[in-house]
Amino acid sequence: MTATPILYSFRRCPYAMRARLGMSAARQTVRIREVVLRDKPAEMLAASPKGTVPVLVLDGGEVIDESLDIMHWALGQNDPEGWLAPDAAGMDALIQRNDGPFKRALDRYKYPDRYAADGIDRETWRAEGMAILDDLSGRIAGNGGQLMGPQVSLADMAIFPFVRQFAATDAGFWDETAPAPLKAWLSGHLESPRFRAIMAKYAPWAPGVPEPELPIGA
Ligand SMILES: N[C@@H](CCC(=O)N[C@@H](CS)C(=O)NCC(=O)O)C(=O)O
Repeated sequence: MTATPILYSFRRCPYAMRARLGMSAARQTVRIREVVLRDKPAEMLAASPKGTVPVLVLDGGEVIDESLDIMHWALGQNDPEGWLAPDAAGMDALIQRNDGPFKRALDRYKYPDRYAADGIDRETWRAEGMAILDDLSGRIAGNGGQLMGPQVSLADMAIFPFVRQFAATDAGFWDETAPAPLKAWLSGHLESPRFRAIMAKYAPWAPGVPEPELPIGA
């Protein structure tokens, strides 16, 4: 019998969210080990010394420690909803822009004190982020509801956890300013049963602590 893979995860991390969403779509059961980032388990660091979540440890010891690689691994096993069906290069370009320039703007908008030495004000970073989000919104409106077409894809699921963080940074600004197609797209994902399921709260893992299984009904 093969052991169920282990996923080191942190509930509020957008990279870990995308990994859990991928597991849910692939109907791939994993044992969740909830991590406290300031006190990472030695077992996780032994598997992946770079010390970021998510980390997937497969039966047999293979380690995958980049969130996108974890999504691709899961969907490579099973992709019943066709998340990999749209143009791969087009999805990759959107995800790379998200993980690069958008994440950079998001961090500086969200944590201005950490980047005060850069001398660039928060509104500038917010505008940088919004320019990318306006482009996403145009795609959503033009494609029938999701980034690559009417159906949910890898790109939507890899990106919306980051848009969630941007929206929550200043909810008043978001409500007044965000374009309607983007708002509807984000709300649809946040209110989905899948997102609720992958946001279940777990006690931090330590040896001997139970490892809850995901997905608990996709
Ligand atoms: N490129 C990595 C980035 C993962 C990442 O940066 N995760 C953050 C949490 S959201 C982390 O673990 N940071 C290490 C720390 O805060 O100690 C991936 O896609 O998996």
